[in-house]
Amino acid sequence: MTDPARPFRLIHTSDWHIGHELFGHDREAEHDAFLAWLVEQLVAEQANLLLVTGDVYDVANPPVTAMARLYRFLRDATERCPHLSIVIIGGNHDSAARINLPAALLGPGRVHLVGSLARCNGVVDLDRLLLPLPGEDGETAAWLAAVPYCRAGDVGPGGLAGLYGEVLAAGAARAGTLPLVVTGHLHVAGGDISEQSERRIVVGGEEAEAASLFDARAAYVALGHLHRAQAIRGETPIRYAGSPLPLSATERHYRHSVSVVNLAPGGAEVRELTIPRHAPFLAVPEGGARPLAEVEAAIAALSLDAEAERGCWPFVEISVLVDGPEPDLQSRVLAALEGLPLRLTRIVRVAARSAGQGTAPQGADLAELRPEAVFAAAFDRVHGGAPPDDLLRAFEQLLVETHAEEPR
Ligand SMILES: [Mn+2]
Repeated sequence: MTDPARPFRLIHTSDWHIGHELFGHDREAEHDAFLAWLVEQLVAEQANLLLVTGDVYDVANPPVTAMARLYRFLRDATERCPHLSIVIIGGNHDSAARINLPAALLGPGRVHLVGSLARCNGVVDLDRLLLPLPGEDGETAAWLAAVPYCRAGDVGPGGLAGLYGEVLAAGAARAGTLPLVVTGHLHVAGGDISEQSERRIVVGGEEAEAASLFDARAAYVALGHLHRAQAIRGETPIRYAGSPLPLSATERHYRHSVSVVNLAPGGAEVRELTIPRHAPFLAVPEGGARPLAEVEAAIAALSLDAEAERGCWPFVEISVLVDGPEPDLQSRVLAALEGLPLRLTRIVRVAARSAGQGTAPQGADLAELRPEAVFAAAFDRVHGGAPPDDLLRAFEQLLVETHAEEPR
């Protein structure tokens, strides 16, 4: 039963990166699990709106399988939730034109794809950017300012602050007493970034201050780009929903969630729904790098589900403490992993001895540098100390062969 007095409810999620690969391993099973879970949440929460704040695909030119996955989800979600609206905005990973493309087919229906900032004669087209959102009874219950990721050329002379100022004024005027939701795909100052997978995007030379962009005219500000779910300090609830799954090993400790937002008369109430982790992320050994023999033992001691489907096999990062070049390290690690239901992301070598302090010959003329000396300096920098004799001989042999091949 639906409660007629229930406030407008939206589910905010972001940065799906459909089509993502992690060190060559696809994430299809994880995306399928997330999207199936999301449909169930939309049904259970009786959501009025699903809002996806950009980077829906991982790359500007996503594979057909990724696009099919999104379209299948849109069909499932609209079938299961007859009153649900869905709005997807473009992110910096997305091609604005590709996101926009199906909009012509969809028309003014319940699914809106906003890849780029619509302009008309050079002026922001507020009629296309501001969307009325139907409530339970089909009447407009809230308004959305669907602002996608803006490239430097998109924002106009007033910068982001000018753009959002214009959008907030027009949105508030249109919304009247109804709540206004504003979106963005950008990095605001104070946001917590992950090291490997979010490009630092700055429009207009400096990071935008959330307070300079958004104010209490918006009941809720839904942001995308940062993969960690987080609230940003401001006059009104401002939130990154975060990605549904870790997009790099550095994100493996994030608690991925979607945000359920009730637009109550007294202000927005936000709660998080934790997304189940479909494929675990393991670090072996757990406590950090150990010598190779111990790493091999740690791999052998893992308790793994041999029956699991490949799409839920754990991702594993291996860290080995090395005391020299250890040329057979990779093959020994691969041999230890052979036949196990694991997906290797990378092998990290950690030097046991503190490495040398960059003893590259200083001030030398390039023509005067001896290759052997450069090699020894490079070895010292990486491993510490002098290269062992057999390695030095192998290098000298290489030098001889290289010189022999040079044209005279
Ligand atoms: Mn992004």
